[in-house]
Amino acid sequence: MKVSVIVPFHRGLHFITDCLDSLSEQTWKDFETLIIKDHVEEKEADKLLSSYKDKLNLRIYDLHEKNGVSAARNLGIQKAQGEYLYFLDSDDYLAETTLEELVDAADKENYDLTYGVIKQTWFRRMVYYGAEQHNEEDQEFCGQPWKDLVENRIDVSLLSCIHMLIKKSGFDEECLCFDEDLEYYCDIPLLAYFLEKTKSIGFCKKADYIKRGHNDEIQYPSLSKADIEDRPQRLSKAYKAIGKITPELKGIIDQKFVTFCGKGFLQKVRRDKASEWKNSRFLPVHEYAQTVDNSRICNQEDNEKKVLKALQQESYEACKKKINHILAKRKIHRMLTEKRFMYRTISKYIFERFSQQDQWVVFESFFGKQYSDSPKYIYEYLLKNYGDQYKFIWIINDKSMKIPGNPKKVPRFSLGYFYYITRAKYWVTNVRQPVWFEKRDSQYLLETWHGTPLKKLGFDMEENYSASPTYKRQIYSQSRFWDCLVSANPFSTEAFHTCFLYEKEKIIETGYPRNDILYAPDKEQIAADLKKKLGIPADKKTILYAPTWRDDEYYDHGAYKFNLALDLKRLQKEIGDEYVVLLRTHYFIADAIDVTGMEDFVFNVCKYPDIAELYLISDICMTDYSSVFFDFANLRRPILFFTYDLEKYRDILHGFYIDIQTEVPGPLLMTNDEVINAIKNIDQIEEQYKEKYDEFYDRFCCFDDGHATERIVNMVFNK
Ligand code: C2G
Repeated sequence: MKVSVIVPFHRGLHFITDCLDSLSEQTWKDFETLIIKDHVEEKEADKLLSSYKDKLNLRIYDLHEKNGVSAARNLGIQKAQGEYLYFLDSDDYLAETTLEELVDAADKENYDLTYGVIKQTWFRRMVYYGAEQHNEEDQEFCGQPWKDLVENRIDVSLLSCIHMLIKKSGFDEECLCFDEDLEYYCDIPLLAYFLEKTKSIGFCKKADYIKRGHNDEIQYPSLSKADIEDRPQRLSKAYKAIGKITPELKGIIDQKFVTFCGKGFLQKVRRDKASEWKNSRFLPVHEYAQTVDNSRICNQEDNEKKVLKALQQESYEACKKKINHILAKRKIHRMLTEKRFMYRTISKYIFERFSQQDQWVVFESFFGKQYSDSPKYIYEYLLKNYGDQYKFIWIINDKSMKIPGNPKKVPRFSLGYFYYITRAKYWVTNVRQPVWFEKRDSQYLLETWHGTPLKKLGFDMEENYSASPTYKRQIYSQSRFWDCLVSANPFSTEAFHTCFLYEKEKIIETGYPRNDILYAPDKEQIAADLKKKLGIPADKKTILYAPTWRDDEYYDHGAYKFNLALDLKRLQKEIGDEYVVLLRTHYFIADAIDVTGMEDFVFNVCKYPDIAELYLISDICMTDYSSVFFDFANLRRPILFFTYDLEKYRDILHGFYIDIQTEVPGPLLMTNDEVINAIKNIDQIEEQYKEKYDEFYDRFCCFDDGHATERIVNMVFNK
């Protein structure tokens, strides 16, 4: 047996699936896989692991008395029968040729230790290899000659034995093993030992190891993130173990230590209050700092130098004072250079001292971009029925926007915005509030959300292509502040429960206020007036084309590109006599669509505030994967899906809650020909989808009846 691949496994079935698949697809076959289960609690684990017995030369062991990655790896070493050992973490995966490349290089040059390139990603294999554009956070960590190995594995947590093909004889001769006392950074001392003692170390540029970041710090924290507060203490423990071994390596590790202390440690010292922290966390770092050579500290920035000196020389109290001073200076500088930060600070130190106003209600729709959606309908209902009892504030970026009732208008992130969100008792929104917003206990946040989800959200997404890797942590802390969440149907309730990890008891399952207008007694009149206002010929039928955004096509955060796949010119030629198109891009889209020369046929309604009103004037709704069809279905009018990039959108970018191929109430159209054909034969399609439409209506439109707003206001505002 050439290679023993040792995989410690604690949790994360979706992670280990990718890991084992990547092993089973290796071009090099002469290896065994040893999985060491470290108290795995997931129920399906055994079944899943056993299913790989056909594809891999696999042995599975359990850690009984012991636990932790060191013990798991040690058991693996003990059981290994290969000539080489190779450590692979269960949440990472390999390229197809990784083992082959490593073994080739090692055999050719008789290396004792051969290592390759570590690449980092947030994505599973299918996305990592399937997407053209990788998240910019992806990066290559290592690709340097061996002497720089330690220095170039940028993050200290990557000073690891993963992705190293090591001769087993080296371990056996010296009875080497991982230090089981070190729960974190356990491989640093062993690695240090190898780098010092091993004579021939080879680097193989073609061998890739894909290290996968954990974007779900709530349910699947990675080992290095699990107890971040503990980090300095554990680091210094591991560092000490190295220090005893080799002074040269200690120098390199000291550099890492200094960088770490100069950055993250400050905040931790400042925030800490408990004296226990002082003993267990400050003192070991202080002690270790004293062993760091001054030359290492000299190349730091001024403030960091001060902190490190203080860490070396001062008492805990003096060090804390110095740190507070530095941080206060930084804060003042930030306030003077960043307006939003200044307002936040004013809000924290001044507005929060003012009393809360129980009659103030703040409304917001789509980040202040629109006067629309459920907040609009809740507002109008309150205004009409209880207008004399409340003061209303709208977060609206365009202050010229006409809003009935003359509410106070504040642009998002203006000083007024901070003032009102701090003092008002109620905040009614349809999107997530900023991460830094901390609700007062007596405040009430009514989250109406903005659609029945087709696309997976939050914790239900294995990865998020476009959002920050901390998205799940953010969404978790934000949703803790929602006093209640509106759901349009039982399906949404289930989805919200799992995607936000949100208690079902706090979900109001009552239909969407934004859909009340679709049941309004005067909806025909509203539609006729709107058609007139927009200049749409009364004799033409209308197709609303309302696609969503693409996670991988963007300029900046919240500013997305849009490539129009619909051939409007052809459409005009083929169906222009009978129809006009209402073109409506998603509110994230920054691209303006040019419809010059087609003004009689294409009506650009991207800027029209409320899409619900547009539904009323639409004979057909065509979307791709936007949630608009769930709402439009209330009208029981035909729905078409122009899903030209279905596979990529579903399998790589997002993932869906329902099977779009069988459960939606209209056909999936892949080409412009199919679109034109469907429109020309719309009566036939209606007939064909009648049954499916009825089922869909019963499932998703079951609570919408024109009175959702009233029910919500009664519940939330105790009316
Ligand atoms: N919307 C719109 N015009 C579009 C697309 C969407 O006005 N062309 C509005 C609709 O009210 C829609 C909402 O924005 O219901 C959400 O849009 P989606 O396309 O579904 O996408 P997203 O904003 O990612 O929300 O639970 C819903 C999900 O969160 C999806």
